Amino acid sequence: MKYSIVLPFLATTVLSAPLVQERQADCTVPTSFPTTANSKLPNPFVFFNGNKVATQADWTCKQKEIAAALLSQELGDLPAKPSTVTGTLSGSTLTINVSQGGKSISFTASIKKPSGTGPHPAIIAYGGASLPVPATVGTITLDNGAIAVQNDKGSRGKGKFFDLYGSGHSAGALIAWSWAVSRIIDVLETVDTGIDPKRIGVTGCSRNGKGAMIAGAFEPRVALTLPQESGSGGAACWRISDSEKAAGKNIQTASQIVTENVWFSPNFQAFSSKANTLATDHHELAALVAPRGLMAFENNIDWLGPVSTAGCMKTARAIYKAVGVPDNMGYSMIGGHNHCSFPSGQQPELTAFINKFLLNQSSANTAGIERSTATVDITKYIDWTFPTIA
Ligand code: MCU
Repeated sequence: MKYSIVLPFLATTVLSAPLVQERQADCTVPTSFPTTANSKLPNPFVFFNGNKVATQADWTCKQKEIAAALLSQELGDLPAKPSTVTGTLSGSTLTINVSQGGKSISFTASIKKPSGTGPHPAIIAYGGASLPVPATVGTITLDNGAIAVQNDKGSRGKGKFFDLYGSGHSAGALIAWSWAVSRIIDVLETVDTGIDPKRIGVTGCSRNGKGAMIAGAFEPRVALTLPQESGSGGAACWRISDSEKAAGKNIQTASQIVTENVWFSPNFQAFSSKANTLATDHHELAALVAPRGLMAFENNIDWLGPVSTAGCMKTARAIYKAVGVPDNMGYSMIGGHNHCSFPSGQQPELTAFINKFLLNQSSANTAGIERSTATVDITKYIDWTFPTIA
């Protein structure tokens, strides 16, 4: 204890020149965000203060800025790691115990492990997986609705997250679920469960697909993000969905989503009828996952916004490319099937991403996966160009 107080003090008094430079290069993350109307997708290569994103270090800082804006305007606060997180594995039930500020909660997740000696990779699946998880990969099923209830608009502030942080906490359900994913990984890091915490995927379909996208964006320990048919609030961009709605499509928009459920923070209400004033959009949400693996599966159901998801994810792929990891993201839409049923035609794409990011097969070919029946010219939605970030 004595040393942990004295040493940081000494360190700051004897900083060598290179360390000083490193400190100065630290990110300054703003606490207020632009709300200037802009019907084009915001430029991920310019900071909110107008400075250009030129280097990888800048890009890392820009990701922090994007994350902060998304939390502030859309999702609500994401609490830091609680003071105590412990866990136990009994049979297939993983119990996670969390204490913070004199309050405690527990929640469970069920683990299905591959046979053989681990540690094994695993996919955290909200409400169970709607895509096929191979036998070599475990599944950790989380009842995300127990963490933050998502029955309808009346579910605000309900669930274990809110038992811990209070029913008035600003979090919407999506970011509360992401918090729970982080706590599961905390436990996988400290308890010998036979699951490798460095090879974790996250998935969910539809509303839970939105959740998977958010968890991948906000938890850097997630190695592979697999949102399925997430549509509006996930792989779709608010602005493209609004332009599709204006063109007469039956598509979910920000103004509708806030009336349906509690996925977003109450703070999002202020933007619901003017999503064009948001500081960010979901091409940048997807880009928060970079450089980690992201493969977004979609469907051509109008409500999900096929043009919006394709345009948004195509833009995100171009961002991945600009920051030097073009093969680490893909998107795929095969239409004409039931919502959340996984078409066999997408199996090779799923397999390639799982092989590369969860089974560590570096030769797995995840290059150039851009499939959609919606033809989209992204220059219609952007008024900036993609630099190459050195
Ligand atoms: C695509 O996800 C949602 C959609 O946002 C809702 O408007 C609709 O009611 O439900 C979808 C869903 O979760 O279906 C299972």
